[in-house]
Amino acid sequence: MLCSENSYGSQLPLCLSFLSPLPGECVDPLVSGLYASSFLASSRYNFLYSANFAKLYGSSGWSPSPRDRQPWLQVDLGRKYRLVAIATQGTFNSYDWVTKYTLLYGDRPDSWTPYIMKGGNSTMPGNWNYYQVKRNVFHYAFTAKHIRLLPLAWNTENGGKIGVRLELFGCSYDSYVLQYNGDDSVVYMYPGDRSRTLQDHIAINFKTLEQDGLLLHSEGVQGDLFTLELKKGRLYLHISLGSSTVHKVDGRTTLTAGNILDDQHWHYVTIKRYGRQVNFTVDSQTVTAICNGEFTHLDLDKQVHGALHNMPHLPTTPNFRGCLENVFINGINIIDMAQREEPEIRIPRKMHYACRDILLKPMTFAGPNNYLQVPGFFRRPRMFVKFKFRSWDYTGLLMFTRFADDLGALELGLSEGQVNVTIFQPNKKKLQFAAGYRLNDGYWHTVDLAARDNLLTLTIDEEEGSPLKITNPFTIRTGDRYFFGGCPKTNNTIRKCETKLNHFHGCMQQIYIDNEQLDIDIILQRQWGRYAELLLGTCGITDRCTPNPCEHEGRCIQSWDDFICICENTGYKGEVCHMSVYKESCEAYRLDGKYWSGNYTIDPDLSGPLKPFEVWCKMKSYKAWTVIMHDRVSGTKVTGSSIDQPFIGEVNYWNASWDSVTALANTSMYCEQWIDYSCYKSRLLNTPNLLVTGLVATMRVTITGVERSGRSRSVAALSTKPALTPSFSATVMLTTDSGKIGII
Ligand SMILES: [Ca+2]
Ligand SMILES: [Ca+2]
Repeated sequence: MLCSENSYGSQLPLCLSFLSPLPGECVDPLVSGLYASSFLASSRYNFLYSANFAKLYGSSGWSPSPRDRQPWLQVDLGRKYRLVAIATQGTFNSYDWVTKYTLLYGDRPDSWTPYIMKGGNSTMPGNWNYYQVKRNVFHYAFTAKHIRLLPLAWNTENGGKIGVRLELFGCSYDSYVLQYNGDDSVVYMYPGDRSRTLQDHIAINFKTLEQDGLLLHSEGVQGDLFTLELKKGRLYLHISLGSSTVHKVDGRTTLTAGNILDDQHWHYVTIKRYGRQVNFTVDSQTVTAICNGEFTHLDLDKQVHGALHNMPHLPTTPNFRGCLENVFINGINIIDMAQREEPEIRIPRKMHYACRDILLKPMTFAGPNNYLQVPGFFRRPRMFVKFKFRSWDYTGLLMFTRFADDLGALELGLSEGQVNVTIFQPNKKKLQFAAGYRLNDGYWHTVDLAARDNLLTLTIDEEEGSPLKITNPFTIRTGDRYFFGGCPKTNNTIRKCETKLNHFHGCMQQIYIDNEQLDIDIILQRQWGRYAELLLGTCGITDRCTPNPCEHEGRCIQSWDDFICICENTGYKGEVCHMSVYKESCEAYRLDGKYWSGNYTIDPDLSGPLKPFEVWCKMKSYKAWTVIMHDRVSGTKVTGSSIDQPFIGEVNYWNASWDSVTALANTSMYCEQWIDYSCYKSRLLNTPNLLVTGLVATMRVTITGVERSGRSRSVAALSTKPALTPSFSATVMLTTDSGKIGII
């Protein structure tokens, strides 16, 4: 156990009140009581439409200036809250209302996380008149001190404009935070040095920029194990309730959830276990499993959070770097205990009980016409461009710049998951080279380009050993502007942006031009560069393929706003590989006009989870037989079996699991299983009640089947096939859960 059963019992209410308040409990209105100074906006229409009028049921509403190209409304809640819902209205007695919007949230007003709806969309439905309240309940609760509403579409009929009144619902939230710098650890010693639990309830919030890191590890002398680690941006939970080398039990079970969690946003993890049943939740995704092995108690000695410690089964994952918040282990608030320096907690050195945010200020290219245009130094003989991007796009424009003195242009584009660099020169064939591999995998990648006359180097992901070097003849004189993510819709100047590539969708950050980093704050204040359909200060990339929406292990491929399923070789078709390619039985093939006998692939539960398998179809004019072969066709010699030690022969069907055979039996009108039983030198006595000297033979065959009419019935089939003389008919028991034939 992670803490003693007693302390679990006594502290359970605290634990639960944090994790899952009962419905109806966490719905306090949070905006109505705020002062005017808590409201902020990018602009206002006039003082009658100031941000502080944006309270639900208020006498006016907020409207931005009509010249504001990227309006937003922001609310400072004063402290951190757990948020469960938002309600919006248009401006009182007007034609001003917002029909679609995006909600950003965060701990501070310069680092945002977009709220993502079910299905991966960040566009939330708004209002359809000024007075009715549109309430959106969040499909997972999150925590925030600040929220920002970005209107995306609004009513334009009858002179309508943007108009917002809003309310947020939630409850107060105590935040206990610990910062890990990569060489920190917190060790919790169980009271009495041991812990034994039948059930556990664990909660951890984390925020990191790293793809890998150990969040929690605990193990016991009996081989019990509990590990939570981040690997390649996914969370893995390894749990073992006990392994035994004597009984060859490997109790280890691994669950995985989430993806691209290295995004410096808070992620909310809960683990609930009762016996072997485990529920593992990361944000809105829950994975459920039954632990391997036969044990039900978790027996642990001590637990480590975040970092290196001498324990035999500690994984090789790097130490966690980032922030942990509200670590609750069966009601015990670990961070609070650490802060109060309780004796059960061991900390090797002083730690910080605050999360120092690393502000990388990413930007999201989120629209069909998105672009960022920034100036550069003009007519320099050397060019340096460096940036990071993350995307699911197969193709898209990363960067375009036109050289001075009509010397041509340079384009960096994503193409088939590679970065293509193209140099256009007047009256010359264009030069094109590719670098990198599978860069559209959703992770951050670094592109570093340096060029001078006749030499260009392109380094992907800072792998210094393998830069792409181009030494063709060309001349570099830097242009005065750089375009990222796409070309502007209206650019009719001479030095315009020209590309055949699509607009890029994804995130970029740490953009350097001529070794100088772009300052997003200056761009935001519209003092530098131009942009459209860009979200500054947040990376709103979502993973639509986690959890996999494709059924039957279909492969999911995504773009910025959609996913497709590749159903090839799965035996299924359709949008999410739901529909079976194959028929459910031989009879279904016969009714479809397949009158010849042969090998057919069937899928008895059709779109259900059971895999299709190959069978022999014996087609008759009036019906079809589905024949499944098995591995006990040849005889097995059995001597010396008794009632106490019966011989058990297992029947394994070819290609098909017992579940598949059961499903086939359920769709069949009639099933039979032939068993030959031959007794050498035995007296043939076909009377069931009579004991035969030396041998008792009782075999029953029972296969439960469902008739086509839907009625359930049992079918008993007796084999009367003659074999070695003397032979007799017998009955065999086939049980649906084991597929074993017992012969006594
Ligand atoms: Ca155990
Ligand atoms: Ca199936």
